[in-house]
Amino acid sequence: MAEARPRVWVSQPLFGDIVARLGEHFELDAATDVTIWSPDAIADRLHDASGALVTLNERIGAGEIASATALRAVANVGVGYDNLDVAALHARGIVATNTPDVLTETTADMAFALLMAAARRVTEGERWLREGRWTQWSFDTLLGHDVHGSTLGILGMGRIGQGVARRGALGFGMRVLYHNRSRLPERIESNSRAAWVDLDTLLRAADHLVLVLPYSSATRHLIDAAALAKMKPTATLTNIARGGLVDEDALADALSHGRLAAAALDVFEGEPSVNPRLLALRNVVLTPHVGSASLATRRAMASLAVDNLIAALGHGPRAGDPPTPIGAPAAGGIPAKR
Ligand code: 8YV
Repeated sequence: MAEARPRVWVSQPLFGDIVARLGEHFELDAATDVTIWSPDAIADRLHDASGALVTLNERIGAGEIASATALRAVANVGVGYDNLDVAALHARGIVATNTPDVLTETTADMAFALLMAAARRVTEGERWLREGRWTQWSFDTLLGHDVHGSTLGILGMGRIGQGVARRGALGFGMRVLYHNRSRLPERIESNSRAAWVDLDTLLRAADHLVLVLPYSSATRHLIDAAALAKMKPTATLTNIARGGLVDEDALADALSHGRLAAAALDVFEGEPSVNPRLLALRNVVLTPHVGSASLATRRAMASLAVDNLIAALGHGPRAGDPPTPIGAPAAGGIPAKR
C-alpha cells in the first residue's frame, strides 16, 4: 500500500495554479472560500497537517499547534508575521517563513498613493464632488499641503521604508528623515537619501509621517496622544504597517480638533472593523489593507510562500532550505521592518 502523503493546509483561497504546485508533493487541504477561522477550527485543520500556508487572518500560536504533532512548517503569505507566535513555533522545531522583498516596491507605491491622497485631499474631494456639493469653482476649495519639497518622516526603515524614502527623495525632492531601532549603514542611508534622527525629532520635523514598522507588544500604540501632540498641525500620518501601532481614538481626537491635518490608513487595530470615529471623519483616507494588492505582487507572494512550504517540508530544488525563513524573534525596541 502506498504511504499516505503529508497533508498541508491552505487557509484561504489563493491563486489556484500556484497552490496546485503543493499538490505535486502533498495531500492538499485548501480552502475554496474566504473563511473566518476560529482558534478551534485552526487547531482542527492543523491537527494532522505537516505544513500550513496561512495569511494574516489566521493567528497561529501555542494553542493552535498544541495537538499538531506532525506540523513542521508554517508559511505566512505576507512580510509582517505578527499573526504567528514565532517563539512558540520555534520551540516546537516548526519552521516559519514569510514573504519579504517581493512586495517591497508595490507597498512603497501604495504608501505614496495614500500619503498624496491625504496631503492633497483626493478622496475627500471626490466624496465632496459626488455629494453634489461642487456648485461653483472657488479659489480656496479643499486646500491641502504640499508633498514636493516637504519633509518626509519614515518610522521603520526596512526595505519598504527605504522604497518610500527613494520615492520621496528622487521623485518629489523631499528631505527624508527616518527613525529605526538601529541606524542603517551609510551605504543604505545614501541610497535612500535618508538621515537618521531620534523619534522625538522625527515626530516634530515630519510634514508627512509614514509608519512602516512591525507590530509587536513593544510597538503597540507607539503613535499615541503624546506622540501625535508632537506632530505639526499641518502634518499627515500614513499607516501601511499594522493598525495596532496607532491609538485610533487619540488619532480621531487629533484629526477632529485640527491638531493633525489628515491621515491615511490601510490597516486598523480591529480590522476588518474600523473605528466608527475614523469612519465619520472627512480628513482620513481609508483603504482595506491592500498595500501589497497588485496582481503581480500577490502572485509573487503566493508563489514564494508555496516555495517556502515545499522546501521547508524537504521537497523541491531547495529541499530543507526555504528561501525566506523567519529568524528568532527580535527583543524590545523599535525593530527594523521588512
Ligand atoms: C499582505 C501585509 O497582503 O505583507 C504584509 O505584511 O500586510 C500584506 O501585504 C497580508 O499580510 C496577507 O496575508
